[in-house]
Amino acid sequence: MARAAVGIVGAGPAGLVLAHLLADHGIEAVVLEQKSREYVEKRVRAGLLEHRTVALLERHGLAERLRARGQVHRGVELRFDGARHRIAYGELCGGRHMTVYAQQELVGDLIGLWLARGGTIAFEAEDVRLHGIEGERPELCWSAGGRSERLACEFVAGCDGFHGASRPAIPAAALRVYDHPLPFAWVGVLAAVAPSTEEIVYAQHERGFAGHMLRSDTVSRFYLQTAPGDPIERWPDARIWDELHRRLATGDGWTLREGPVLEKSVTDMRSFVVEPMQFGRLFLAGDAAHIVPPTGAKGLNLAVADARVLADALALRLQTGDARALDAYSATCLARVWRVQDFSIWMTWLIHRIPDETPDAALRRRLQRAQLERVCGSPAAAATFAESYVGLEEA
Ligand code: RFL
Repeated sequence: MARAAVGIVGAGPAGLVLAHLLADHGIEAVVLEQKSREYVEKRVRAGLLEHRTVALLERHGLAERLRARGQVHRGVELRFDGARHRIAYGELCGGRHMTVYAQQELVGDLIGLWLARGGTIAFEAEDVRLHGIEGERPELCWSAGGRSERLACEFVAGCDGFHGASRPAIPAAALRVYDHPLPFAWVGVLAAVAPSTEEIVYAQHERGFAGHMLRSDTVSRFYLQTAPGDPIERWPDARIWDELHRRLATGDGWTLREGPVLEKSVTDMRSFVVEPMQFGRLFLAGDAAHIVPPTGAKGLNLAVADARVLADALALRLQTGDARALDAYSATCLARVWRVQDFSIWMTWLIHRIPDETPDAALRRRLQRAQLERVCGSPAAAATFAESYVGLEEA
């Protein structure tokens, strides 16, 4: 049977960053991934990295391609009533910035660097099961190419996302679950077209939210608000462009460029947190433990932040026997998770069309407008928004 100090389930941002940080501490980890390498390196998701996420990757020598190819941003645009309002978060937050870099690029970089340093990833690991997490000798079992495999480890990191096998391995009675579906969903569109904006745009519109996000000089990402459960078949390309034109329209002659749609899908929104993020020798990180609505672009950044805390805590425990940081892992992470959850939910309600069936919809729409005007009109309110958006708080 194979052995490693830490068994990591999932080769997403959380699992891969954790693997690298542990290796920098001199701790051996093995990563199990359900999908193929090709699949995870092409999966389109997030694209906005916080200053502190990039700084961590740089400190660990993981940001060379990101530095060369990522785009630095210092402002974001909020649109409503056809008017454009720039929040200059760079100036408001002491020069901190965000970097646009596609999640699949980052995942590809982390996998390449991990394999180059001699690390192991078992791709296409099927039916991963966690055994003995409540004892001192946990084991991971899986099958690959028809063969049964086992890994004995001292600790298990559950980094396998929302639908993974790790969280369900914890007895339900040991977890408190906060699961809050939101009455919004996004049609996410990837198009082969140069961006029509230099900075990310969030547009609040009576037809629903529209977002113009950035990826590269030749590819752009767009989001359109729809109702949860809406099938993507209801969104032919012509309808997507028509809605984007309407919802992003301004009164100053700005125009939207169109291009071939490369990918599109509908994602429902939810807020989800489990407490605690640990059970016995299993530690959850990233989407396995929490989901935030995507509006504030925080999920990947939270996943990396969890990995940083977990790597340091595991290293202390494995190398000195001091378990205090590991015991406090969940509390340390949850403090940040709830702050980010609060901001992400607040920003979601700020920028989406409030559905008619929402209790007090008319009142809430008036309050939403008052908040938008305050964020765009008051330097203090803009600074508060900017601080949460760039993730200024340390924890
Ligand atoms: P991931 O990325 O889901 O990786 C988990 C990995 O585990 C594998 N896996 C398993 N492996 C073995 N056995 C099993 N049983 C397994 N089950 C699953 C999976 O194949 C996968 O490789 O979780 P991680 O590492 O926690 O990272 C979280 C982020 O991916 C996620 O929070 C972000 O994508 C959220 N998000 C955004 N975050 C940002 O910080 N900035 C953004 O701009 C941003 N935009 C977004 C987003 C998420 C979106 N969707 C699709 C929900 C935009 C959207 C539309």
